[in-house]
Amino acid sequence: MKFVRFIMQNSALASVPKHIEHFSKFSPSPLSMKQFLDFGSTNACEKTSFVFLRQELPVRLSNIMKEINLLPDRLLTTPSVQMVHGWYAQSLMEILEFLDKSPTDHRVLGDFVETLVNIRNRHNDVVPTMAQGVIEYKEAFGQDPLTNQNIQYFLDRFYTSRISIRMLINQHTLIFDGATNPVHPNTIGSIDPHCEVADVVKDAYESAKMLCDQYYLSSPDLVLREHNINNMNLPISIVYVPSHLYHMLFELFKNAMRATIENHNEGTNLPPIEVMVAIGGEDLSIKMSDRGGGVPFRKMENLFSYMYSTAPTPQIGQQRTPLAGFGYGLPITRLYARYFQGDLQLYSMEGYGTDAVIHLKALSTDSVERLPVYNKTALRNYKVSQGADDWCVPSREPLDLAGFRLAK
Ligand code: W6P
Repeated sequence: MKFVRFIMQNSALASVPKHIEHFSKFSPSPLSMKQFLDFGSTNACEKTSFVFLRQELPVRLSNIMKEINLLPDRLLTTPSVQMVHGWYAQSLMEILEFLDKSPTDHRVLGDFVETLVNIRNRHNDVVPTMAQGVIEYKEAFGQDPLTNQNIQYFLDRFYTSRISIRMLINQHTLIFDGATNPVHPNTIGSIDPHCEVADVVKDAYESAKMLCDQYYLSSPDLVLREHNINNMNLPISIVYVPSHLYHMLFELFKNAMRATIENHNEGTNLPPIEVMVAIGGEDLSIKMSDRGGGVPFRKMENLFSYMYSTAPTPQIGQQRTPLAGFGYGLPITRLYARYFQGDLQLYSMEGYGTDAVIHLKALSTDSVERLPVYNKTALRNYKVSQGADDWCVPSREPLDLAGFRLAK
C-alpha cells in the first residue's frame, strides 16, 4: 500500500515540470493592502479567495521554481537546496489537486484550508535550510564577489516570494477558519487597519531587552518620540501587518543593543537607544539610533550579505550571543520593509553609532506587494556574469615617481 502511494506520488511529481512551464508564463498579481482588506471584509467570499488562490499560488510557486532551476549546478545539487525544491514541487501538486474541484462545495473549501496549513508547516524551515546550502557551497568552493552577488540576487527574490506566499496563505487561513482572533479582534487576517507603531516599537524593545538582560545583565533604555504632522495629539498608526513590523524592529533592537553593550565595557551609563517615529503625506519613517560605535563604511554592505553573514559551522566551545540571531536577520528585515514598497537604510558613523531607518508607505493605497517575476530580464541576470573589473585596483607598492620626473 505504501509502495503504491509512493509510485502514485512519484508519477504526480514527474508531471511537475510541465505545470511549472504553464504557470510560470503568468506574472504574479501583486495585491494592495486594500485588496487584502476586501478579502476579509463583511461581504468577503471564501469562494472568491479560493478561486484566486488556486491560480495565484501555483503562479508564484512556479515563477520562483524557474529561478531555483537557474542556480549554478554546484548550489542546486546540494542536499539542502534539493530538499527545498522537493517541498516546492510537493506543495505545487497539492494545490493543483483543487483545480477541478467545485468552489461551492463546503468540503472542498475546508480541505483547501487544511492543505494550506500543511503547506505552511512544510515550508517552516526554508530559511535555515537554504542557509545550510550556502554554508555547504562555501565549504566546498569558497566565497568570491561574483558568487556572493548571484546568491544575493537569488535569495532576495526567493525570500520575497516566500514572504508573499505565506502572506496569502495566512490571510486565507486566518479569515476563513471561522473564528475571530481572540487577542486582536480588530485585525483582518494578519493586517491591523489601525496598527499603532509606537506600541509595536515598545513590544519589540521589551523582547530584545529580555534577551539582552539575560545575557549581558544590563540593557540600554529606550527613548521613544513620535511626530504626527497630520494630528499632533494622535498616536501614529498605519494599515500594516504588525507581525512584520515587530520582526523588523526586534531585529534592529537586537543589533542596536548588542553594539551598545559591546561598545561600553561597563554595564553602567549605557547610552539609550533613541527611536523616532514620523509620518508625512507619503512616508511613515522609523529611525532607531544607537551609540554602539558604528560600523566602518567599507563593511556596511556585508551586513546585508547572505554569503558573508552566514557563519561557517559553529566553532566548538564558542557560544554565540542570543542577540546575534542566525545571520539572516538584517537582509530579511530589509525584504519585509520592501515587500510593501518600503525600505530599510543603515547609516553608520564609525566611532560613534548607527542609525537604522525603516521607511514605510503612509497610505494603504501605496502599500502594494513588491514581487519578483520570472522573465527574460531575470533570466539574463542568472546568465551574465556581472561585476567586470572596470576600475583600477590600487597597488600595494607605493609608486616610484622618480622615473617619471626624469623622463620629463
Ligand atoms: C550597529 C550595527 C547595526 C545594524 C543594524 C542596526 C543597528 C546597528 N548598530 O552597530
